[in-house]
Amino acid sequence: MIGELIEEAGQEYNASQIQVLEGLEAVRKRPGMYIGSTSVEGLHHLVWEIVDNSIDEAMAGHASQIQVFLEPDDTIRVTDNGRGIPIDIQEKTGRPAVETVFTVLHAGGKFGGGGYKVSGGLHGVGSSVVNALSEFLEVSVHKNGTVYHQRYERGEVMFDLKEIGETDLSGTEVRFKADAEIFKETTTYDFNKLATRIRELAFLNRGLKISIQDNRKDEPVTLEYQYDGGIKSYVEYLNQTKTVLYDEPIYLEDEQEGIVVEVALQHTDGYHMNIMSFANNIHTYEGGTHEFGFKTALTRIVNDYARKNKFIKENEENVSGEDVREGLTIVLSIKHPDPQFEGQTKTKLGNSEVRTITDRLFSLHFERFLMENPQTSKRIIDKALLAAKARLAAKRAREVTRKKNGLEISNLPGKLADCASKDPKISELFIVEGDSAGGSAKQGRSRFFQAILPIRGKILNVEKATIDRILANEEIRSLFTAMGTGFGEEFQVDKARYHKLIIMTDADVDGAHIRTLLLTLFYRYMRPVVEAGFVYIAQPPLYQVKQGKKEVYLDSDRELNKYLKSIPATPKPSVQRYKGLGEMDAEQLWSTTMNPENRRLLQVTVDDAIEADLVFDMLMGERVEPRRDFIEENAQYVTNIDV
Ligand code: TTJ
Repeated sequence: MIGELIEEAGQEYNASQIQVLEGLEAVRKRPGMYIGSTSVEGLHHLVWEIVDNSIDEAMAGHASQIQVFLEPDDTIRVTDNGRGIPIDIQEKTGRPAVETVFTVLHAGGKFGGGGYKVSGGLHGVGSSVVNALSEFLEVSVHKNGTVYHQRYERGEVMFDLKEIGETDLSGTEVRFKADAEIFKETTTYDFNKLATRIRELAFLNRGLKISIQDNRKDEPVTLEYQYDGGIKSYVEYLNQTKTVLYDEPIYLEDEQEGIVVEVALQHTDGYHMNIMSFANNIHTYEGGTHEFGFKTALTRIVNDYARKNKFIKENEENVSGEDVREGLTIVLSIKHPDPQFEGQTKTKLGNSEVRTITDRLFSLHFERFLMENPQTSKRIIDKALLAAKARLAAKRAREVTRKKNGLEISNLPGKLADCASKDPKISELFIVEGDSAGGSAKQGRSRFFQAILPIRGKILNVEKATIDRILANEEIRSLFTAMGTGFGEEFQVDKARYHKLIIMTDADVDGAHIRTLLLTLFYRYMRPVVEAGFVYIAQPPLYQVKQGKKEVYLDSDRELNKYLKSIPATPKPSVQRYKGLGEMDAEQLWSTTMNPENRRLLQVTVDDAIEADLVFDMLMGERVEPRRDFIEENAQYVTNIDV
């Protein structure tokens, strides 16, 4: 592939070199074209672009360990113990292959063909894009007993590849620092966000040891993941707070025509389905042929088995796909030599042959599993039959009443302080916890584009409630009415009256609780709004430091201490710690948390919402055991949640 690309770039070394520079210049001119955006999302994209190469090497069976380090100045360092990027001089360019990898646009890491690659999907724009967008990038290759090294700055080669030492190891190390000239918003990485994806990669690549270490604090934090159970462990992890219907997830792995299919699933006593599907480690949020093939097979096999064993009589109807999937947690992962991604966010698998292959392989194994495990089979069928019964009863009830749900905009809730603007693109809805903070927010806001909806007390936990109860809940009704999207089957994201839905809660346990409840609600009942990127979390500061007339707001103990050290001792600064939004007056709330000029909003992704769902169960659920484990494992995230 490298060869082909270099051919395109021109036969002559000089000519190709000119094109190379033009290529990387284009990346710096329009970075969004290559990495989506230069916001915090784009910044993190750089990391995955590099890590994906090591993952590819691991998937090819040549690397077993990957380490990611976050250094104090937000430099990223990634190492693996693979074969090392080739360093030999290529005929066509006269340059070492490794140099080409980092300086030629679209030259992926694929030498010598074969293997599954993450690249080509969501990521896969190539390491050269990361190089172009980095203040500097350094690569060290351990290979043939020698350490080879090269450095680039903003994509430009600083010196020829050189030998800098001897080594017994083999592998690749890349260090880079995102260019602040490009990433104007921020160059600070979110440890949590990186760790979540790294853990996911560990689940998806059975046996791979992958770690992340944050060296930005005085005390480094390291998380290391390795799951010998692979996605089976993932299902166990997702179900750890739930009541499961049988002990072990059902797991299969098989291969056909070079396509590897892996499925793990386990039923819980809950009402929701939770499917996470992946193709070459990319989370296919929009589903696609693998998901479709799996779902069809699951429904068919369950019905066939149920009929054969007289759980469903001849005159009775089949159970539906939704019935079979009720309470089911599924992780589906396929690996394909040439995955095609489609859909709005390029997260829908398109390869048509995958549908039949997934269907066939899953059917084969699942049918055998049901026959060999009659007790588990009975539980699965009973669950589906019960779901079918409930579904039919609910349908009859709907037909009888047929009443409107009353969520029309004409019924806008009295508590809502709406904005003047009717343009959803610029309109914002703040969901504010508590009446006093709601009052300050109403006073402090910019009336033109900011609406305020105060929420009182705990909102209903939608995980544990029926649709009827959800629709009867005052706070939830206000929210859906204000949004204007309708509910359930009638939900329409294009009707959203605001394109920013901002959760503003206190930085304490109750605030975290309400935030997770809201995220769970959005995840379950407003998912398109989350997918559209409309949901945000406001970040009120934790401290205010006053010195004379000067007021400064800070977010953490670390920042506070750093700041206090940096200012003169007199006049004596006064430090206020905000326990809640209610302690801020309207002006403070506006200037620290609501004013677009200096507020910081966290955009919520579907992954965040899934995680919230899990964390929520963990912290608030009935089972104590997982809660303790969770808090121990995640102590560094939950410092301000004193459960
Ligand atoms: C490709 O096939 C021949 C032997 O080397 C294979 C390869 O390129 N392996 C490889 C690349 N392992 N690790 C990388 C890699 C690691 C990082 C951190 C960054 C990049 C761009 C590549």
